[in-house]
Amino acid sequence: MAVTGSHDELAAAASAVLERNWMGHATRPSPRLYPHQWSWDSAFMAMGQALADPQRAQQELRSLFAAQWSNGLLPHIVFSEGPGRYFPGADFWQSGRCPYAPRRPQTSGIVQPPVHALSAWRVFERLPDRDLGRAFLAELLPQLTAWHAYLYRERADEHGLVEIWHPWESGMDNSPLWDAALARIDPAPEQIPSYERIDLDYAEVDHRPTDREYDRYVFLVASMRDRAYLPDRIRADLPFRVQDALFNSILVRANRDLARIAREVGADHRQFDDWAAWTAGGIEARMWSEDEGLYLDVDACTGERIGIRTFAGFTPLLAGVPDSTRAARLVAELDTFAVASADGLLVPSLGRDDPRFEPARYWRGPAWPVVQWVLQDGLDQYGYRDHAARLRAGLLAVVERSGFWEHYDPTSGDANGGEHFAWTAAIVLDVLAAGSGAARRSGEPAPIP
Ligand code: 2M8
Repeated sequence: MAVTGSHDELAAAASAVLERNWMGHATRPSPRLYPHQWSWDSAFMAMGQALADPQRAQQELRSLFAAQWSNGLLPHIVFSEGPGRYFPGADFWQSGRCPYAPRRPQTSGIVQPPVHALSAWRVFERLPDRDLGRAFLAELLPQLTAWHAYLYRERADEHGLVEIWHPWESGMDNSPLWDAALARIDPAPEQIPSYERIDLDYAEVDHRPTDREYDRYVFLVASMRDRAYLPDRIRADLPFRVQDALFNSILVRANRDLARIAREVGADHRQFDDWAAWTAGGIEARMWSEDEGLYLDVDACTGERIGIRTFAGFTPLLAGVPDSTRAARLVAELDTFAVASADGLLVPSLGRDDPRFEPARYWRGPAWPVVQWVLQDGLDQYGYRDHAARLRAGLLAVVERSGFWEHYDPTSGDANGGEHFAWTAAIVLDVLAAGSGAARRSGEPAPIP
């Protein structure tokens, strides 16, 4: 579906995609490919939904946090009862093996990037009634606090960097960032549970991860399931542990927004300021690469940095982590990393000069709306307003041309992956509001060092 005409029409089409994916309590990412609630998708959906339907925006986040585990883990999938097919489903995850998991709803046993405090703050900014908005923030504050406390208690190292235990936790599932770590995992065939890939019924095989990658995804889930999803047992010997720049940058920004939330409701904000400063310091000390001019992930199993240039290397901008000198270097690198056209800028998920670059295969090259969003927000904060505007324009151009898809070929603008994609629609709504100035209605920009 192409969307042509004014931004009003684009906003109406985006709202229709959110409506189509509304399940009555939350929004699924896509009607066929992803028929349940996903954690970071929902956080973005709430931001966009707040412009169209503030009640639903709040319900979206409430539904997600209703599935939070008693140890604070916020699951990456909350399974719905509907007829949708997805692998791995609730019967594979068996979250009930963990004493911390709720009986209902059933969930996965891993997490996704902690974008939820950003979302709660943005929803609050958009709620018409300030007092009701404050009550909403006060309701979420303990849940958000428990979520961040889980990450720091179970996942942080001495530098304040938290680690992910599965490529799916990064949100960038088949990024080449994980190739070396996954290559070290070599399960015997009998260690890989038998499974059927349902994703290939709903998306092109060339747009998805390979079977070899899926074998390792499934093996890692089974390994965590065998450990009853108990964090200390997982951390003791899981062969996949990575400190990711995107995940940690989002966490810094989320702590800053959590501090704002606490101040808004008159609660103590110092813990969130401390967490933000700790992790920001870790990103600077451990991830910055002077040679590459961007930030690199760290393989926590080996202590080595992962020398692959992905969009994640620019994302500390979102959190106000780099000083102005490093920010300028990042922007100079971004100028060659991004694809420029008359329409604007599209940021590939992997550098185009990397031999593994594939412009239509998921997180190995395509441009993603969420990536455009994260980077335009960071660039705006640092005063690179023209770059930020060109990122927004690049996104709006491909959506206007092709409609609301999962990802886009950064070299041709062609749309790929899942269709009627809800976070694409929500991000478009947010970006349109940012363009009109509504996004910054009441929030001051984050402090830049
Ligand atoms: C993709 O991940 C799921 C697993 O979580 C999948 O491929 O089945 C990723 O793009 C992830 O970032 C996203 O949240 C999810 C739903 O849109 O799909």
